[in-house]
Amino acid sequence: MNKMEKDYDNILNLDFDRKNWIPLTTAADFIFTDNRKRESLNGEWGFTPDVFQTVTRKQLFSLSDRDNKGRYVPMDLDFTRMEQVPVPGCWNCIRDQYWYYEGESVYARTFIYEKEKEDERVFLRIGAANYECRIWVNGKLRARHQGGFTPFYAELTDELVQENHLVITVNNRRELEQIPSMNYDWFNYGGITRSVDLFRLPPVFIKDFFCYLMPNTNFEKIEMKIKLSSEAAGQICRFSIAELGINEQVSTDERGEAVLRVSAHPELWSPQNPRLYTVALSCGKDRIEDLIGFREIRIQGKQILLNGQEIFLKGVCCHEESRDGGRTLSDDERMDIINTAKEMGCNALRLAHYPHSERMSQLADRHGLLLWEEIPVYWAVDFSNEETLLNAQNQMRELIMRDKNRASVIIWGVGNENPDTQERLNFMKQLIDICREYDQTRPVSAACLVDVDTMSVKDRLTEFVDLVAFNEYYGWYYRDYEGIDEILNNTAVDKPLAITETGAGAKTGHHGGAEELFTEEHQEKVYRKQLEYIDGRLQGFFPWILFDFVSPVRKHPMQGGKNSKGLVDLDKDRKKKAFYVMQEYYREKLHK
Ligand code: GCB
Repeated sequence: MNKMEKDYDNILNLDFDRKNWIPLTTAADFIFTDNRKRESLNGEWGFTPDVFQTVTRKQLFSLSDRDNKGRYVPMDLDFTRMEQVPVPGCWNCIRDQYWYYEGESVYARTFIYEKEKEDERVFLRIGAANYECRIWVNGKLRARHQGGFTPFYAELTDELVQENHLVITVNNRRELEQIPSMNYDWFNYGGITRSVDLFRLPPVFIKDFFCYLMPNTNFEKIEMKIKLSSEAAGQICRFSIAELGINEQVSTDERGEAVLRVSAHPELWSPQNPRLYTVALSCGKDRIEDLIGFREIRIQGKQILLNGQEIFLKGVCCHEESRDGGRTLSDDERMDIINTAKEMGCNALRLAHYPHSERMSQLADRHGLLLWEEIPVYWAVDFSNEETLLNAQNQMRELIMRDKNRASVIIWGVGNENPDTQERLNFMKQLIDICREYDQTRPVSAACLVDVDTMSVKDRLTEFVDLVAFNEYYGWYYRDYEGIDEILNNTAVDKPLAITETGAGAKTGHHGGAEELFTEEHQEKVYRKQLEYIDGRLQGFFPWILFDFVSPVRKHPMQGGKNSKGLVDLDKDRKKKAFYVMQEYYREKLHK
């Protein structure tokens, strides 16, 4: 391409971005990487906001300021002298000027690659980047991904040289057709928010597996489904769980897949006994391990059965937000969430409103908390748009693939408070289909809206979910409490019923009368009244919310840019009075 053409494209072509287009990476590219040896690319990266998308517009991917004839080329960017920022991280938290920035940013770094084995394959994994992300390796576009909360992968094998130049663009501009769409009650943190790692894998490797206690087998059968990276038939896969005396082998079919069913008597996983077993799989040169708990979650009439025993979900909702790191949390901060929920007496957490990091479900497995996980099909979504549906289905698949082996995860949530239109019903039914196709072991649900004309949950989606859940804010958005009673009387379903949100705003340390909005006393009263009305009538309760969180839609002086419905302050430390109301209820009133 000569220089004239370049200038023409950069400046005069509206569709400059066609050069930066390749098909999206999707759940089909998922690779099991937990516990595999990783080479971390976390650390300091070069960074710049790129408001006009200059880097992709001008194809500024070269490290050199010389063209191939050795002539000097003015670069508009010097990769060796960029601002350094931490990856993973959120750019909003780096400086005040970046706080409200929504748009494209460029991350860059170099890394050294020394081949270890002649036939090794190298994959890059990004835990999450919000929202659209593209990866260039040595100037070549290798991956494009949409969706801010799930992992994605790029094979780099054929691109790597000794010193490699990695450029990653991340764009968090909100768009109508995205999931979530334009408007939501949380902060739109941008950036590479989770870890970046390299993995070296053999030519044929174990791409994925699903290992679980088969439902309805009296807790005596474990199924293992294996998928190799290529359609290699006749490959021998070995599966073992030493502590259960399991040591089996199976040969793959022409799709490179295999299924094994074995009799076993595992100690069952539960919040009281979060027992995990080391599961090992090997095939050819590849070997992987995972820590897996075995339990059965089942719906029977109105009951939720965990290992055959009825349970009440003593839950609470939480966002994934760090005190000062935005969407990027440390394990200590995750343990703060788990420990605070447990201190309140919870056995369950609703991870609202998007997939939290996989570290959360790994820790919940280990520490015994049940999880409701969901994707951000939230409020208004472009339900009639086919691309939007494909995107939501892909986010659902990516989440299921990532967390399907976690015993703690017991419910897939497909949406939150979406209006009951025909387009939305069609959309949601197809999302539920995805859950059922990829995972026959877990119930599916959604947080529905209440119909205030009939004072009932008459959302047509309730017919298709396994557990009926709804959000209501009696005592807050509606100032009376009798509404709860009416809704529960009018909502007769032969399925478990849960409240997935209720609550009231309170500024930490702001005290006054029980009728005074934003006081801790008012929040406390709302909780007491709620519990009075719901007691004994539900199978699960997830008040909104464990911690205050940042939200640009909350502008009242008592909120100051935060949603203050937390039972604990944003600092994750100061507990409000209502926290102790919930604690008393969960710890003392409900012993299940
Ligand atoms: C809701 C939403 C949640 C909000 C909450 C509120 O119904 O599902 O995301 O933050 O209400 O505080 O109003």
